[in-house]
Amino acid sequence: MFEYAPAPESRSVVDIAGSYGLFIDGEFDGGKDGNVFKTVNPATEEVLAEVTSAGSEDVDRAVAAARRAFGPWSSLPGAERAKYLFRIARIIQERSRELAVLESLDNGKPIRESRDVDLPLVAAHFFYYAGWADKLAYAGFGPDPRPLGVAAQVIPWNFPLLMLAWKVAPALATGNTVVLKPAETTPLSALFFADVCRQADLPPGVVNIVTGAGDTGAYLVQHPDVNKVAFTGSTEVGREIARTVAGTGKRLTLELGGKAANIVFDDAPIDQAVEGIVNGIFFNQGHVCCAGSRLLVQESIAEELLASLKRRMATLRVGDPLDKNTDIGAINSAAQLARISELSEIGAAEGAERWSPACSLPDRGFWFAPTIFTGVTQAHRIAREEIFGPVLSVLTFRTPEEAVAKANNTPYGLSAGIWSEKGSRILAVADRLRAGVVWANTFNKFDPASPFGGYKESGYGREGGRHGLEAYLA
Ligand code: TXE
Repeated sequence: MFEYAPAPESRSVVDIAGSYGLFIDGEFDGGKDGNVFKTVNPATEEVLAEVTSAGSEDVDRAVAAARRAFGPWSSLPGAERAKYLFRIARIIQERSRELAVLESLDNGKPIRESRDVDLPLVAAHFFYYAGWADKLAYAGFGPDPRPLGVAAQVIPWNFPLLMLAWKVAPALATGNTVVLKPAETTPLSALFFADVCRQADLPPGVVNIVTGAGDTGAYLVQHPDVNKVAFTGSTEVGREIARTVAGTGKRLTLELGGKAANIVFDDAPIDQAVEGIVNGIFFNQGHVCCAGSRLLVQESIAEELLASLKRRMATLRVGDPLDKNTDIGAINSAAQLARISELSEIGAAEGAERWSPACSLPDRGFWFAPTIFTGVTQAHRIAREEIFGPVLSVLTFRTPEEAVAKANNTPYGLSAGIWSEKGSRILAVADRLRAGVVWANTFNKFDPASPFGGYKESGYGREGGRHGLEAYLA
């Protein structure tokens, strides 16, 4: 049933086939019912591994283990908890090559991104929150800040290990214990993280990982012995969780979808803006909640900018995620590919003009060429709905007022970008954007010290920085 063993140095970093169990109370096990599901490599459609599907009794066991661990863990001096977090951070750094390959195999993202963006940020989050663990008492969280208890954390598939780090690191730093459910298409890095916890001698029960589909997540978040729910995923599921949690006294943070505007003014540095637009929408195949999926370009420079953007898009390499020259990897799942394809067809049917550079996509696996739609109006569904793929909708504007109005004309409010040489214009526009994060002359920049989160249907609560601690303190 359970054959998992940590990869020794001699083992190939891509040798991950086998069966993976749940991580409960410091041990891996195959679950009560013995149900399993398969996780596939989206670039080849080959099965990577078999993973245990946690049933309700397994979730009960995980929550009970987290509850037992809560007393001793929350009673540890902050400096002691910090030592564990620092140790986890260092082990992640030591194992970052293995974890980056694993992440690219299970998710489909280019190795350059998992190696140079995801893994360094994962380690950085543990370092950052390790630094907070012994400073909570004097940091303005109240005279006697206390952890909430058992945190149920449900994460998506777009940044599996990074979303885990965003949730687990602040929870542990503040003295909470955790039951985390990774997404069903990317369960492996969370299980390898469990092995990191073992290596760091983290006390049993402080971190528990239950793998499974949405029903496992639904059971976990409604569990009566859970004190805090943190969710990142679709707005629909976020709404469902908010209904479940309402009136229970559980604390809730939700990080949901987005439809960010990347606003380019006529005085913007064009080459830099083109790089920012490409990074904004094609990074991680556009599977990014804060992706710059709407380009708002000032009419007077639209032609020049789009010509330059198309030339740049023609240089993007789509293909093998493990090739370090790849810019755009595989779409994470057949279901996500179907969703992207459907919205793309709708965009064309509604009259927007679709363009992709010539590129040959591999025969097997889930792929979508980088795509832009021009002539998009606010009425088009591709201007309003999250596509969560490498598809950019281009709209134009004449005045800053029109740019602000269009940027805010969305049910979401997670992020935005502004490109202009004028600092005064950037500040004036940023001030009026209803978005949790506004980048100026850059995009998709993350730092563990910066809070991240949305307005409106993008959710509530903040992760990252000092604000990320508040979500785990009473
Ligand atoms: O999300 P789900 P999906 C958006 C994006 C994407 C769409 C659908 O637009 O195209 O959502 O993606 C667990 N109770 N985002 O279907 O279903 C599930 O097992 C508790 C944006 O993959 O929300 C997984 O672990 N948990 C987003 C996690 O929720 C439940 C990232 C996310 O899956 C559950 C992902 C339930 N009832 C998708 N049902 C972002 N904000 O970054 C499912 N889950």
